Amino acid sequence: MTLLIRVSRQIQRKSLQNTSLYRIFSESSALRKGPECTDECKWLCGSSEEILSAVRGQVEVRQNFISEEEENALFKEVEAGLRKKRYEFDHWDDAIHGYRETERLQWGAASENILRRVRTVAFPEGSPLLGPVHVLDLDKKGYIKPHIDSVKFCGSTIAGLSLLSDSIMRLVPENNTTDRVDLLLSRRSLYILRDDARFKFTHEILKDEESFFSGQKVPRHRRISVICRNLPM
Ligand SMILES: O=C(O)CCC(=O)C(=O)O
Repeated sequence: MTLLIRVSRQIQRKSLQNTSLYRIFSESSALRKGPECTDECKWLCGSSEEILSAVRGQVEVRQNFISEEEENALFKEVEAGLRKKRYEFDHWDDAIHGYRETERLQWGAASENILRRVRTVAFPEGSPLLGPVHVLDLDKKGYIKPHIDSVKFCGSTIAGLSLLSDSIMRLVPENNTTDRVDLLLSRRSLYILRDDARFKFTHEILKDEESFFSGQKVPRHRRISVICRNLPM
């Protein structure tokens, strides 16, 4: 696959100031929203309550979706293919900096079980899925610039497992670049982006120097994402 990320629209933008972010778990909203809020606030923060409401239901992070053993199984399976490739750093117009990638259709039994679970929780029943799974390996110095995936090639939903490192995925509304939502993609988590969060917001993976969640440094190491997509209807 010539990667979907390359046919997407890239948005050039200076990085945003690290202004104080509005965590869902501010005193008032925590009290108002009850216990489920305490889970969401571990992985979601944003620049305003409004922007958080705009994405709620369309973004999800399931922490510890896979065990260490499962992470190892996936890693072993993809590492052999990745090792043969070199990280790409120098293409100024690419949406990604410092990466190598592959795709895979056939998986061993352990990985296939994990991917089946991903598909079950992430995609609407009967939704046609893209067969090959995309594996993206970001070097420690690598990052993904803000972009919007192409509606021509991508369906409503993307679901990704994060291996080897925590990272921050930032969403910025296309029509209001002062707002933002940050998702903490912890190692071994699954993230899901749906609908407007996919097509009306840019998304990016922050470089190590900018990798903070709610003011706390989140060191970015080498990170591998294993990404499932559905097809456009
Ligand atoms: O590595 C990731 O999880 C994000 C990939 C991405 O931005 C995309 O496929 O559009």
